[in-house]
Order: sequence, then C-alpha cells, then structure tokens
Amino acid sequence: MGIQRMNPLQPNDSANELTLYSTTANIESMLVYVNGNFVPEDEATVSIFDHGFLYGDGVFEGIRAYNGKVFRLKEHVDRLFDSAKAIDLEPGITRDEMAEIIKETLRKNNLQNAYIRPIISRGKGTMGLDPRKCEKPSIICAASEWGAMYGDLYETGMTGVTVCVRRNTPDSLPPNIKSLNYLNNILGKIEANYKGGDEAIFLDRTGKLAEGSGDNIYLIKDGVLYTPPTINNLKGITRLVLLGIAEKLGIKVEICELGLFDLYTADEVIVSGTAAELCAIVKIDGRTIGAGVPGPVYKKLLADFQEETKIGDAY
Ligand code: PXG
Repeated sequence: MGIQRMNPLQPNDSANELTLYSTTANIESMLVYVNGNFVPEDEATVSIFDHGFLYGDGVFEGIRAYNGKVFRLKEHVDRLFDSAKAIDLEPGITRDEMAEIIKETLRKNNLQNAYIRPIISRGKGTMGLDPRKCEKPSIICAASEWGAMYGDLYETGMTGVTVCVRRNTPDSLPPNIKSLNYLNNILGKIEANYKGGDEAIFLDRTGKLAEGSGDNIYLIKDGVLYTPPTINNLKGITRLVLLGIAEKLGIKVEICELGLFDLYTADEVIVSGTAAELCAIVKIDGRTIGAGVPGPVYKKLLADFQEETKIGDAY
C-alpha cells in the first residue's frame, strides 16, 4: 500500500518521446474473479474464442464503492441481468450470487473507494457468431482504485462537442443494453478527441439529444431540469439518483425530446454517470453555455449527490 506502481512506457503524443507516468494503484497485484476463482490479475484470462472477445457478445456494469460501501449495488446487478436478458444470455448464477462476487472482489483487494467491473460474456465457443456454440458464460469481476474521472474539469466545467456519429437506434442495438460492444460510444469519443472536446454529445438518428459517450445528459432552462427519455440512451443509475435529488430540492423535472437549439440556449448543461459522477458542460460546439462556468443548479445537485454516495451496501 502507498507504493506507486509505474506503468509501462507510454508514448508521449506531443514530443513523440517516451515518458513514465504513475498511477495510484497498489503495487500488489489485484485479485480478479474469473469463473469461480480469484486469481492475480496477470493470470486472469479468458479464451480468445470467448465470444465476448470475438464479437463483443456480452454485458458489463461499471459500479463505484465510496468509503467501503457499494453505491446502488442492487440497481447495477439488476441492470446487468436485464442487459443479459435482452441479449438472450442466461448468466447461470443468481443476482444475489453476483452481488456477493462484487462485494468479495472488494474485500479480497482491500478496496474502500473503487471502481468495479463485473462482466458476463457469452463464453468460449467456436469461430462463427452463433451463440449456441458457447456452452457456458464467463463471469468476471475486477476492481481497482479510481478517483474522479474528469479531474480539474469538475471546477472549470468541460467542453462538449456534438458528433457526426449517431447513437445506435433502439431497433438495432438498443442503447439500454450495457453491452461489451461499446464501439458506437468509442467512435463518438474518437471524434470528440479530434474536435478538441472533453466529451462527445450524441444525437440519435432523428436529431434528438441522446447522451454523452459514457454519461446521461441534462439541461437547465429557467430553473427547470430537462433530460431526454431513455429510448435513445442508457437507463443511467446516476440519472435516477439525480432526478430523485431534483425532486427533493423542488426543482421541476421535464423528461422530453430535446434538440440542438435547447442545448445551445440552455442556462446550464450537466452530465451524469458512475464514472463521470456529475460534471457541468460549459461550452458546446463553440457556444458558451450560460455564464461559461458550472452553474448554481449544478452546484446544488452536486452537494446532495455527494451526500447520497454515503449510502450504500457495506461489504
Ligand atoms: N450512458 C452511457 C453510454 C454510459 O456508458 C451512462 C450513460 C451513465 O450510467 P450510470 O448508470 O453509470 O449512471 C453510462 C455509464 C467507463 C465507465 O469505464 C462508463 C460508465 C460507467 C462506468 C464506467 O468509462 N458509463
């Protein structure tokens, strides 16, 4: 503990040189749950014929623990199983067993503030995408320390860019499935990177506001909090927490279709997610949003959100 592990050499974009950087991870190897056993991370493997690897055929969750408590554990396990149901994948374990695997992963690694990644993939099969070739799903759970994802951007607010790539349509790959195939999101993120944005903002096929590459999106106009219905975005667990907080604070919530005009003319824009937590977007496609700094409604919601994260399942 306390000793920092140096990551392997990473290319430095600007200088085309190699530089060392460190993470806050423990020097001890993390233990990862793989199909019934906890093994050191370097030994945690699945077959290259696992359809999760071959085709992105599987589902996952991203969960946080705060101070030794898992935040919204039941909701995450339920969504994991709903995602599995939607792709006709029978996990072969119960929801309670999955919850226990998640908690045990945290205990085994002595983690208090962590990011947890359970995965259920179709399992080892043969070449050829027919899932009937796969006998048994792979169940994996990894966890690591992970602080605030956007660093200084929580103070300054971040820049959003709308991307040309459209969010998957609900009649092809429903955005509600948290599947191992995140290429739609990744294509948006790549585009945002090239355009100099901190986060990609997706519209759907019909030009309606959908979500960020890894977070739900909200706007505030004249004191009302607006967010799109979940037909074109992930049913975010942080989203439900946030809408609950808004209700408690007496902030009117409108769930409705929104477009570019609403985004550009908003007083505030916010994104939410397990990884992102709550972050304000202060510039979108060159337009300054409101006063160009994280706004008063964001700050109020954030204060309550931080209180909410104190409640969770101890392990
Ligand atoms: N939309 C998408 C596309 C997401 O991936 C959210 C919304 C927010 O959902 P929750 O339930 O987290 O409030 C997500 C979640 C990662 C990572 O590794 C991404 C997410 C969550 C955890 C980790 O980048 N995105």
